[in-house]
Amino acid sequence: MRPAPCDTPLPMNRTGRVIAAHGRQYVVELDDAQRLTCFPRGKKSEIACGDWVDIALTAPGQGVVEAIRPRRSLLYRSNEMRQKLIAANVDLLILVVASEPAFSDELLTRALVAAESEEIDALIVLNKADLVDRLPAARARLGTLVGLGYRVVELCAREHADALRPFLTGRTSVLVGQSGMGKSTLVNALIPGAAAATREISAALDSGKHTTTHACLYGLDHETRLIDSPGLQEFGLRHLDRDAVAQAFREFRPWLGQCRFRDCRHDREPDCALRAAVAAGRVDASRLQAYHRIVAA
Ligand SMILES: Nc1nc2c(ncn2[C@@H]2O[C@H](COP(=O)(O)OP(=O)(O)OP(=O)(O)O)[C@@H](O)[C@H]2O)c(=O)[nH]1
Ligand SMILES: [Mg+2]
Ligand SMILES: [Zn+2]
Repeated sequence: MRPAPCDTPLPMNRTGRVIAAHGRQYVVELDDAQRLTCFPRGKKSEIACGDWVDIALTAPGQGVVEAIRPRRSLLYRSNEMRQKLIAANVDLLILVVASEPAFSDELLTRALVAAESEEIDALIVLNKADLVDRLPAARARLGTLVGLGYRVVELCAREHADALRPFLTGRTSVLVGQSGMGKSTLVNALIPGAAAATREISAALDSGKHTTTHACLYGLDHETRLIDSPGLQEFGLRHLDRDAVAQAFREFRPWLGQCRFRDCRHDREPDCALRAAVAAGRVDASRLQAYHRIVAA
């Protein structure tokens, strides 16, 4: 039998990367730099900025996301209600804090746990180094994390962010942090022409507290990508079980599995290796407390 003649061309399938995610609408960039506005097929969308997706072209400049390609990493947070995707296929999490306004240690710790659990490399940026009065206090608050081997880059994004460039090359990085820390200012410092909206602009538009409203991926060069994300107030980790959280505290690892009870909660159990390590000064007590807060929430 001869195939039936076909008047309507079959939709052409292409692969691209999600460079912006706002609600259920995505901007997907194809290999040839063409950009499409895309919607997910079906109601539920679990697509993140940074995802590689298969697209069916539906109209000029438009498409439907048919499938999400397997991810090498997914950074997300979750509460009892739902999970919130931050970015996919990232190699480096850049936690942006500033000398002013004061940053949350809890948020920082939780974001690092999320990165460790996905085996995403992490780096802390201490921005607004020009506010010298506030700098020593901010540095001091990062002391514990520095002691654990987390790297801190100090810079003033309003001037330039060149100190960050060596960490970015050839990878996809995501900027995460509270609102007002200077993430979008960093994007503009690194990528001329990015024109990421910063607080100055949102003040003019009176658009409220968070300036960046959705995740957006920018290119430094063909291999180097940087994702800006909206400011966070909390970082829920409901998706991680106790063991996963404990593993994500990198200095706990030598002690895990050494407690008397295999299901030790590192709380009041006798012969807890982790509490013994705290008592011996080998693990910081504040980190064990942070662990308990995370598993309790
Ligand atoms: N003094 C000083 N101010 C800075 C620096 N970097 C950014 N800022 C200011 O900090 C404010 C917030 O900057 P944004 O880049 O909008 O912050 P953000 O982290 O992107 O905020 P959200 O998008 O709301 O999450 C703006 O007024 C910036 O000009 C810096 O290095 N020094
Ligand atoms: Mg921003
Ligand atoms: Zn224990």
